[in-house]
Amino acid sequence: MTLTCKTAGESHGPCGIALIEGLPAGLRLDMEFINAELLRRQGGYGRGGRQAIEDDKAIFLAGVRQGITTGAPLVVQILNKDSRLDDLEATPPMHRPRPGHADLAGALKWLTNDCRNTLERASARETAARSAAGAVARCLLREFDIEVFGFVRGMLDVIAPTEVTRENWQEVREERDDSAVYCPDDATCKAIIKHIKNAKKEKDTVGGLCETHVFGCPPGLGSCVQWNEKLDSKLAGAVMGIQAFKAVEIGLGSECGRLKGSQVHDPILYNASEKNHSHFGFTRPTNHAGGIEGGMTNGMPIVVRGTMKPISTLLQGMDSVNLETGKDERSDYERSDVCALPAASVVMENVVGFEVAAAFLDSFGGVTMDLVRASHDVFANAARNIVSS
Ligand code: EPS
Repeated sequence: MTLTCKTAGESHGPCGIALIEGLPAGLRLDMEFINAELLRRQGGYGRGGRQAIEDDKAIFLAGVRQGITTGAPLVVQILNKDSRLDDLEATPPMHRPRPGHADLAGALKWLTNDCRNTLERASARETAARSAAGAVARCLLREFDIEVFGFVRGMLDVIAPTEVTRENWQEVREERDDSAVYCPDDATCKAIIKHIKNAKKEKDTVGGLCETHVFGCPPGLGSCVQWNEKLDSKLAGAVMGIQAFKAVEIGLGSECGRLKGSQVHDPILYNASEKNHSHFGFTRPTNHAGGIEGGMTNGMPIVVRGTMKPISTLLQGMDSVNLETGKDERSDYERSDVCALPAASVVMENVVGFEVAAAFLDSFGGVTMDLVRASHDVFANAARNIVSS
């Protein structure tokens, strides 16, 4: 069964929900890890007032017994403390759509001049449930020493020069965790904070770049057999599905179009003494492909970059139209964040983790963890010996 996730919930409804299907029975969930990811998602410099109210915790309503998956559909709930959807004074109708938000398109789609229903569901509050689902899926990946690591790469004119490798990523993670904006480079971090402060002063908002690396994937996850089974296609869909993301790149990404083949493709090396590694001895001196060739992992780390646009709720407003009167007016302002880029880097890390776990189970599916492990081990033993010497 394919690993899938659906979410439900409004930003100011009672809760957010993720329904996850396709997990094997017998997976121990690391609740501390899952809740730590939810806490990280709530943080990061640039957030507005909402996160001082919320205290996101994963509540498992189905599919888990004594911390271990049962093989049944899993439901995880995150309560909203700022729950006020039925209170018309607290969440009034909204008639002046914000450019960049779902407001206008949703009002037209559902044939109403009140944007409230649209904005409540379109809100990035939904990413709490999606992050919880990703963190659950990463509990499976960690059983196979597959680790996912995400951070903020930059914003506006600043890009962190940090190189992330198989060897140094845990140190880089410590630097990220010491940073108010989840960026491992100190100078970039300071510049980002300055940009966010300026944006706030100017009643404006800022977005930026997030990056996620996945270490320890066996080669062959994903597929070249159908376009929609390609892992890069799934990762792109998952990352573009995060609120406010406008671009996704794998490895060199759009840079590929400006270079020749000999500059883009990563030469293949084989070292039999490394055949017990997750790459089975096949390595590359460069990783321009971002760990994916032909829609499949190639043994190198997966590298995904995502671009988040500036948040579309601007304190200064923007030119818009009142949907009740048809008159030109400034767009509505709802309490919001000046920058949610650090939080978005956590969301991206977890949605990437979810897709990699789904691809892993597509390759090594089984209804129990023991069967998944057995399937993985049969594959690994064969892959280790593919070069006959
Ligand atoms: C959001 C608007 C703000 C953000 C929210 C996303 O919510 P509120 O209007 O309640 O202040 O805080 O993000 C979250 C609540 C969250 O948990 O990430 C929006 O319009 O997308």
